[in-house]
Amino acid sequence: MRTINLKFKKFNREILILLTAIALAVVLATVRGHAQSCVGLPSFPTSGITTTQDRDQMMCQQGLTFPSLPVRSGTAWPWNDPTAPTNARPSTLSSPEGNWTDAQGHTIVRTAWGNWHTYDADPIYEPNPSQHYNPGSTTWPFPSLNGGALSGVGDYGPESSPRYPDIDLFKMVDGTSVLSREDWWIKRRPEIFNLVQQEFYGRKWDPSEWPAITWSVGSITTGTQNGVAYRQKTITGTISKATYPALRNTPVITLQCRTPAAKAGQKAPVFIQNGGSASTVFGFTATAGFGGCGYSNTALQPDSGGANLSSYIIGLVNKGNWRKPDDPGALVAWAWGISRLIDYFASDPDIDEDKVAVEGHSRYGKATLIAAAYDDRVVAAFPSCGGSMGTSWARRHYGESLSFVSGSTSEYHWLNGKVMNYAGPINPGVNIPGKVQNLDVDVHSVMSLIAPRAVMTNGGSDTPAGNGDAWQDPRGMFLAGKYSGPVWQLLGWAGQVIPPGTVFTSPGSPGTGLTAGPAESTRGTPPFNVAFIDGTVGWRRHSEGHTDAPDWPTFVTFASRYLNDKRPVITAGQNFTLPSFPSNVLGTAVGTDGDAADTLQHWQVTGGTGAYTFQINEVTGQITIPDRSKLNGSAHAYTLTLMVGDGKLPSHVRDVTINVPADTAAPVPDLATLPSATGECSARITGPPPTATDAYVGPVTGSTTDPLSYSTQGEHVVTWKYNDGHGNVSMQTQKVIVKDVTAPVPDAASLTTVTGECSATIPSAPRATDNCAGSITGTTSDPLTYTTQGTFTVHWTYDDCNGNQTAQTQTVIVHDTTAPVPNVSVLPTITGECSATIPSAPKATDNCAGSITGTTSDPLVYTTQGTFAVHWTYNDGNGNQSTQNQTVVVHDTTPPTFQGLTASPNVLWSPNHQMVAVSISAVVTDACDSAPVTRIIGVASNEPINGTGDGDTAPDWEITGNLTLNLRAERAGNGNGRVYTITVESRDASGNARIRTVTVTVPHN
Ligand SMILES: [Ca+2]
Ligand SMILES: [Ca+2]
Ligand SMILES: [Ca+2]
Ligand SMILES: [Ca+2]
Repeated sequence: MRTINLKFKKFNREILILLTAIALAVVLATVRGHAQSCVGLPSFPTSGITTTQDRDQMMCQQGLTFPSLPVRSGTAWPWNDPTAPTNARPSTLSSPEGNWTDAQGHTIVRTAWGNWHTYDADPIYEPNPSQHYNPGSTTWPFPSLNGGALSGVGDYGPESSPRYPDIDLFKMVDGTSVLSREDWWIKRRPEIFNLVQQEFYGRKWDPSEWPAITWSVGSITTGTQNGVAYRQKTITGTISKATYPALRNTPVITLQCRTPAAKAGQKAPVFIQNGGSASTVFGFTATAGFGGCGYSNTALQPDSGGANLSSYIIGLVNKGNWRKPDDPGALVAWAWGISRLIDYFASDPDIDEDKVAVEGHSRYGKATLIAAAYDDRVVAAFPSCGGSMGTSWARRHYGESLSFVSGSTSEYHWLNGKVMNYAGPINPGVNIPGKVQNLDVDVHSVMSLIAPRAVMTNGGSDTPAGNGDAWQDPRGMFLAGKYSGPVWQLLGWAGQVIPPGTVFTSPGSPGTGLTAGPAESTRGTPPFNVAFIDGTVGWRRHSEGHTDAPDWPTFVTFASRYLNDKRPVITAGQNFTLPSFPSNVLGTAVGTDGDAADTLQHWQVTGGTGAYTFQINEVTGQITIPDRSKLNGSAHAYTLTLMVGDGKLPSHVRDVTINVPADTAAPVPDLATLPSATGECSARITGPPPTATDAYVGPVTGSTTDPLSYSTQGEHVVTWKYNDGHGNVSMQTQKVIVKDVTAPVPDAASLTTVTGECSATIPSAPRATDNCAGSITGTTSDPLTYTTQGTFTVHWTYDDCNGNQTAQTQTVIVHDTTAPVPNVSVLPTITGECSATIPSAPKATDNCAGSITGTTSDPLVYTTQGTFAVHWTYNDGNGNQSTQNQTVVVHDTTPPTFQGLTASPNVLWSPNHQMVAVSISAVVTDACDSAPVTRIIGVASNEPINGTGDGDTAPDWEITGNLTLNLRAERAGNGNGRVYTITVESRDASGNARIRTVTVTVPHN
């Protein structure tokens, strides 16, 4: 309570200063608000520098200016300031530049950065505008209904809507996610810590900047408190000014401690209270067996700005200069003092430097938070009611704000200067959003730096109304634990544990009665006066106002769990050696714990050169190397910084050594022989590359610059290389065999027989199809044309040129089936009288043989009369013959020819009537008949046989032979003589007869 009163006293003092300035300004410019001045500030601060000057100098360094704000005047909203909350008025109507209030009695401020703050956000109490402040009235028209000034506006914090973008503790600024504890320890936590230093509190001094400290312990007094005998001593750290002798004020670290007398000479856990006294703290810790210490932090660095910020410890480190924007403020300076005390405790026989709990309330709650965040030796922290820039949510419009703190001459010194860049609205004259939206961190970020150590937050109520704890934002302080808790969970500890079904508080009732309270926005906090300390992030909300006292017993109980724990210890000097692959186990880290009931758990890697290369099983402590590719092959001694828990405290981190011998062996192929890749027309190596195993890096995948695919016949060799990445390369070959063993397949199962009568020619070569060569034309050494009769076989060969041949035969048949055709359809008949001769053989024409002469076995010459048939045959020599007959006729038609025909005697003389023998002589020739028959065929007389004068004797002739006859020698006396005409016929054998006559006369005288 003392702290809050002090704070508000200072706050009001600032307002009075402001009023004085405003009173002057109003005369000059009605719209001019407060503005800092960069004029006249010395280059080196002096003892006369005021808080305003120092704050302004920090703003000037950064080019920051407060906005010109309208003066607030009038009797009704908007009071000459359009951003003024509707349901608000000056607490003192005649002093509109002072604090304002609302129907709930809340404190309302407009910060120098131009935005308004109060502590109320729940929309359900937002009254009708007509029920807002009654102009000129000092009463509120409907006090039972009127909400706070910012009711309905929204708080913009977590879980509200609208709200500022969430800051994910598990997402790096560059967007990558935190996936492991290593990521947290090695990447994200340092990033957060850096941002916390940069954006909020200032950098952690480097040990090189520390002044020398001389420790001394005052005389020990004794007493009894709460029935516990104690020993009290004061520890003083005298700080050397040697690095800056001109320092105006010498800082000193002073700690007054009471430790249980029964534990004299034993190192006892202690609670340190920022700004408190040993008696206060021991009053809470005595019966629990712990020491209690009060830390006079303001002797190290006063709780004020101005000239003090260039003096004391901050001034000493800065050698009297102005702070730079990233230099720490008082909170970090105070925390630094606690860290140095812990340094000292190592040599104090009564205090266990390993069991330090820190507490502080209000602004010292902020300091406590930072002490734990900046120094991991703080085992348990209780930043009580830390409020704005402490444990409440910065990016939530509720109660005291970053803008207020960073601009207030009574508070700016807590923080660094850079935080001013996040003050005020983003858009001038528009209250929300504020520049806090641009922050990369919030209070959960600060809290997360404590994980997995114990931290407890708390909050109170607005008791008394308007001056209670609402200004510190209890729900925001609850949310700090809620939203940082997942970091504990990541590391293996329980974060904030609020059992399911826990009924949260409702917003306070409106009005000014005893039950009234600020609306904390929806969802409130866990219920009042219940300790939620099952997790490692504790929470308790008390029903009282701005005080830490009600929660101290809970904190002691909470912290006891950790202070009484014998911390797990990782055994020193552990060495591991990388085994040959495939073993990935290097060994098991071991540790000890002095508590019989405790088991080591949550082994984790927090750093070391071997982080991300080696990992540790969180349960067993077994160290493995999941991926040897991260090794570089040279001999290495890695460190692996380990932490282990026992369910309560984390161990101190300790490095183990991991020896990795140099990689000198080449990978050994996994297969002694790589299977050949085969194919007939082409072949390729398919599938994943071959692998080898390296004793160092494990699996190695082969690589090659050779083609994997081949389409030419033959055996190709692919050379694989296995490179362990460390200069050791082995090689292995793999064959790719392209061998065509498939012969061409004829396109036709059987080839068409080619035929012809006289000749046959295969018109075109047959084809085949080959698996590789495609269409192939057959070849043969056989003739393609045949002109002789017969059946021939042509032997075709299909050759794929890859050594495969297919044979196929084709039959060619030359077969003359056509007989010769006689040239003339009917042969001429050959005739002759005595003989006939066929002058020449007839001819025929053959389709193959051409002109063919007929042959016959018959005679060609005929000499005998008759008709003869000559049978001609035409033979084409191919088994075909035709026949034709020819007629030969020998037919004598010429009668014999008389060459001479005489009768002898041809005169009969004496006509004596006697018969006279006459012979006929005939010379006859006949062409054919050599002996034609010649004979007398008649005799005639030119006189009658018995006529006058002849004697009348008959017959006058007698034919006695063919050529003989008797003729009567007689004649008619009165005639001239008788003439016998003898007709002689000569007849040849063919019956041809010729008749000639010959006469024999019987002359008349
Ligand atoms: Ca233990
Ligand atoms: Ca190797
Ligand atoms: Ca083939
Ligand atoms: Ca023929």
